[in-house]
Amino acid sequence: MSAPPVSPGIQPTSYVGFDTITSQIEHRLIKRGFQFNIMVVGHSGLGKSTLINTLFASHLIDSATGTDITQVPVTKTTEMKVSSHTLLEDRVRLNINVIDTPGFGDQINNNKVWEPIVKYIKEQYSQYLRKELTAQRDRYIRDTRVHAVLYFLQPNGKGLSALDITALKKLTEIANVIPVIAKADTLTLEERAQFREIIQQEFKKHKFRVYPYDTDELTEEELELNESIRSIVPFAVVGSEKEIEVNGETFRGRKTRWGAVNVDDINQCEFVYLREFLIRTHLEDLIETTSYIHYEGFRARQLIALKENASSRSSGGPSAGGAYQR
Ligand SMILES: Nc1nc2c(ncn2[C@@H]2O[C@H](COP(=O)(O)OP(=O)(O)OP(=O)(O)O)[C@@H](O)[C@H]2O)c(=O)[nH]1
Ligand SMILES: [Mg+2]
Repeated sequence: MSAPPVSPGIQPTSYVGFDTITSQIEHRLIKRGFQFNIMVVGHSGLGKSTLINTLFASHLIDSATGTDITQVPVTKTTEMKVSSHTLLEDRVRLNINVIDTPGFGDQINNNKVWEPIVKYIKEQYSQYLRKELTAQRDRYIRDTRVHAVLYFLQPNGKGLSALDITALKKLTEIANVIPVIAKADTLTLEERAQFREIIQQEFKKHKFRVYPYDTDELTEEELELNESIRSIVPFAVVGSEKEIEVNGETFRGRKTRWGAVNVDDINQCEFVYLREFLIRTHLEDLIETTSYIHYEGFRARQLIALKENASSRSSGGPSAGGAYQR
């Protein structure tokens, strides 16, 4: 289907004032605030909890407990935990839900460790759909859908584990997945580059659909930005919650046997690129893609299942049951 030709537009003879619509929309959006939900997933002990704290550090106060999370040392994550945070910058309020998950590899049977994670993501779609389908739906549905999944890869220099492959396959089908090389300070710069190459090849081989996605609507510039991001994915990151002091200079970083790593220095790790990409360039797109691609796919499948269910019941056939389950 081709788009209708764009008319040159009629210039009103006197000022009508509809150019204020952009500020009206802005005003409404600012009043409502923005919601961003991010999840961390991967093998155990890779620094998932630490990186989340590093990502939003210095601003983050856990709104549930009122504690400054940067003052509490990270411990092993044993269950899925959602924490909510509010960041305020200028007039803009950003509510962030961080979904921390237990690492893979601790259970006796690791075959299906990704299952509760996939279930959680689908449950949020399902809840949203239910709210949308009620007769008197709210004007504004609270969004708990997961907008970004940071997937942590072991810095082993070899490649994906069997568990990674299955989990990534499942997750890339239902959400925006952003892979990162964890604990990149344990690899030299050459090792990081080689490892990235291996991972990119494996992603191609398995045909994983990794965020960001290109669409027809993007401008030349946006397509170029996406291309440059894809060339450095997975981001090689280092997390740290502590400030360290080296030669009289304090910074957030880690002391290693070879020296110190400053997490905010782009020459030492790609943490800053990841943060820029998540917050400064793609925040809106992550939210929109979740809604228009992932949720839309889920919604279509559910509605088809509901319809089939209804028609098989009315024709006296066996009930398919299971809508909302898939
Ligand atoms: N070398 C190095 N160590 C890190 C890094 N990030 C975290 N660590 C350390 O790794 C250990 C585990 O960190 P966590 O943040 O608890 O890791 P996790 O992935 O949340 O672990 P689980 O919840 O058990 O899955 C801690 O001792 C951290 O200090 C990193 O970038 N480099
Ligand atoms: Mg953890």
